[in-house]
Amino acid sequence: MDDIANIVILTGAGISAESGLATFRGPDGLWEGHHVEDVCTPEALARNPALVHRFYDERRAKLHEVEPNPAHQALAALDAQWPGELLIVTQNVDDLHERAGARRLIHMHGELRSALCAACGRAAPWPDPLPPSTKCTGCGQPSLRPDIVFFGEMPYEMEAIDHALRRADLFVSIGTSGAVYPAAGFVQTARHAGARTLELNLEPSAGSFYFEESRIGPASQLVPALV
Ligand code: BJW
Repeated sequence: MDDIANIVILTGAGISAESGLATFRGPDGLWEGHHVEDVCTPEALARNPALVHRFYDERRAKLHEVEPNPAHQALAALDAQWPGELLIVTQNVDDLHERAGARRLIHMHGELRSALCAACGRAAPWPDPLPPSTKCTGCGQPSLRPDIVFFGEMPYEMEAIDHALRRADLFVSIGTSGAVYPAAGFVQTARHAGARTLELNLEPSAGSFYFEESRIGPASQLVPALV
């Protein structure tokens, strides 16, 4: 590790699985009961806002029942202590990384606890519970939606992520299936920039062969062991 100064860590649903949050594509996956096109696209929101709001309301409510696990805690400790550049990029919309204490964190797919005004673009904490009006406190329009990156929408902070990937000496991917782009392509960007690449997952992901090393097992054990 002596030659490593800059680290980028990508996390997916697998890191929160042992906290009790469902992953997307497993046998008990979140979409078992929902077709993705029914809940995770701008078209679905326009067509059936009640369904989309219910899907995210249920997941937001679930946040009250779960806690960060040893994997979130180990990354937060690394963030606090690492003297070089470090960026945790999470695809997760839960708040378990920040509740564990992580600070250098980007939520590239949005946040359950944030509301986005579709009229003025203002993001604000989700009014909990949501008042029936769904009015934006900025522009007053009844246009609040979950601040979630749906399919076909641009993930957040891509410029900052790309910058960090191009400077990385080590890229670690934790608990993601590698099924969704652009996150699935980060390993290639980091490799081209000369970073070492490591995957930690319960099973080999779709992009396993891009990584120099894969460690198979639960995140709650593999991440503290790595840190
Ligand atoms: C454990 C574990 C334990 C379990 N320990 N591990 C054709 C080809 C290529 C791309 C496209 C294409 N057609 C369309 C696209 C683009 C599209 C895309 O990728 N589609 C694919 C389906 C092919 N992407 C987009 O539209 C994105 N935007 C975009 O591309 O904009 C244009 C652009 C252009 C240029 C540059 C940049 C951008 C937006 C994607 C938005 C994704 N949104 C979702 C839902 C919203 C959030 C939410 O509701 O929560 O985000 S989809 C869903 O998948 C969610 C996740 O963040 C994301 C990734 O899932 P994740 O985290 O990997 O979970 P799982 O369940 O898949 O995997 C869990 C893993 O954990 C498994 O491997 C388990 O083994 C493991 N695991 N327990 C360790 N205890």
